[in-house]
Amino acid sequence: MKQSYRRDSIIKTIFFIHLLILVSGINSSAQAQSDARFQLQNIDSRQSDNLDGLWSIIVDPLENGYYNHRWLPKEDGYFKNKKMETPSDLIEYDFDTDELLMVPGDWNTQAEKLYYYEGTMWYKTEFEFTPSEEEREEYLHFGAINYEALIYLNGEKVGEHIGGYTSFSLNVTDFLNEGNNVLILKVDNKRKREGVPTINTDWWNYGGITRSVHLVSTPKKHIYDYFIQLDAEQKDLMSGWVLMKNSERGDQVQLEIPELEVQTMVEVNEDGLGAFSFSANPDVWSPTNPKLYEVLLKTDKEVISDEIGFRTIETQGSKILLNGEAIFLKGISIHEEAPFKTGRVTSIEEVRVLLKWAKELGCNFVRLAHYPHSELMVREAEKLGLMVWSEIPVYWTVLFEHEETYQNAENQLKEMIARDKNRAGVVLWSIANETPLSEPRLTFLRKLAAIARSLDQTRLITAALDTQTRRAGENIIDDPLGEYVDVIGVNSYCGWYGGTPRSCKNLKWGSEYDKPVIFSEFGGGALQGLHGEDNERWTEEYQSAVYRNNIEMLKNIEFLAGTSPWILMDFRSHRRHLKRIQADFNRKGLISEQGVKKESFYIMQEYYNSIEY
Ligand code: GCB
Repeated sequence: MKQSYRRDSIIKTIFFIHLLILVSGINSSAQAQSDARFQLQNIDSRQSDNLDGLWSIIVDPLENGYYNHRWLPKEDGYFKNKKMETPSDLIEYDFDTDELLMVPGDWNTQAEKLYYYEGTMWYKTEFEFTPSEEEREEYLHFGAINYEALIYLNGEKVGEHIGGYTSFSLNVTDFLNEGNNVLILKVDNKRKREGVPTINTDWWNYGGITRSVHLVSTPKKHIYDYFIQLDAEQKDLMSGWVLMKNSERGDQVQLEIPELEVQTMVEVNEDGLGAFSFSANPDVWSPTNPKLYEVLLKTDKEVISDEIGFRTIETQGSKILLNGEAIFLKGISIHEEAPFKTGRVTSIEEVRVLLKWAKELGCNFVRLAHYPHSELMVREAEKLGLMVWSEIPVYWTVLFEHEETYQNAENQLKEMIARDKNRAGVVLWSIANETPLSEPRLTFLRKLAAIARSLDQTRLITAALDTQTRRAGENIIDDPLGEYVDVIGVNSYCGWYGGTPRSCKNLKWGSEYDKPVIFSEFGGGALQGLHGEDNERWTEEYQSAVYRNNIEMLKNIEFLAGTSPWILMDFRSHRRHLKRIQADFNRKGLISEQGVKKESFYIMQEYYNSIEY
């Protein structure tokens, strides 16, 4: 089968309507580049220089490097990297004699004095650049910077970004010098009431350049982004699109999946976008068969190679169907915090430790809470056969009435989807966690759900809800947001924030929606190694009682489609002050931050091993 087109005109029409929605508002491919719906895809397969390593820093709580004494932005702020030229010069900063921090990495765990630091930090690195003979485009790509970043190259501002957990890239072709280049960032992790997340969270506000930085080089005319998945409706149809930059109408990209003998030409329009669909019958991705195919996108100037899996995910009443068959999501919630060293995850080894614990627990699913985790994490989960719930930090009480907050959340949602849309492992986009009922909140989240759907029809939309109504002895899931999501997440802490552990097993649940429900959080805290009676808080016995009784409760819920208890490993939180137990850690982990399993780990493991599908 060299070229297996199915010219089913109805499907093609539907697909082109989707594409039209996608491209609406894009008038040129220059605009598409700065549009959060698209990302410079798959950095690892491109020619790039890794700029990680030790960067010079200046800690600047008063933002002296940015504002003058009248609080007006300076023209010669620290981004100019000025140096004394004569002995009488007055320059009150010098990156080169200041301290160093490792990139990627949070600053809080790299120096004791930065443990609680929230504010502005200046970062500087230098690198060499040699232009090539042919014309090329150069991008700076940032995996994540928490929270707000201004980026300067050779003294000129080249971009800015808000949002601590999503990747972005900037075209810097016109700002690079031949030879030495100076890259300076102003990074600010001050929490803001109108931010996403807002001031109040239950995790550490790790600041800094927390994921890798690359200088990526592409041909002048290049493939910028692409999307390929099994069609949500037609299971033997692969469809998607390619976005080129600096292209002309009629330019072509060759798409190949060698193992499936697929080889097809995609032609782009004047905006650089080209849609395709063809029939194919792949061996589908699933937890028991996490099959990925080599997918190649070729032009005469470049070859992008990716590993992509194909599957379908849908709901049928209260069931979740993976590739048409009901599956129970045996999950665990995870924060992106590194075992042993504590602090943000920065290496593939740390990712593997976390995900292998999840596998050992018996999981086929991970809830990556409460913000998009690194691409490393998502790709590795997919390889290990773990389905992924990916979430934006619309958490607790963000300002739902505030337009700027909405735009920020929408942007983070688009960036999350843009980066991971080709990962078959990702099955759920979560738009919020534990948000309080109100009209503005419903409007805000309904809009986000609609955006997620318009960008991606190959995944389910969810949100973790924590408001139910007690009626006739049952907890009824009746949050009006239930209407707008495909899968309802329920966070409920019976035996910890309410009731005794023993009261949980008889707790009954009902739902106003004929939809799958995932218990996206339940659990309780224990200090690993602390033992006592099962009514003594913080002991492993108490935590075990919470788990045992909650599991009994879960077994009685007919519409239950999965669980992801809170949480795999103890994690740092600004809300946890009980020194002798917590010492800044939320202790609800099944494993301590030093990697020691608590008794409840084995209780949950036994439950998962008893579930067959
Ligand atoms: C929750 C939140 C989670 C917290 C957890 C807790 O409901 O969703 O972010 O860490 O409870 O431990 O209180």
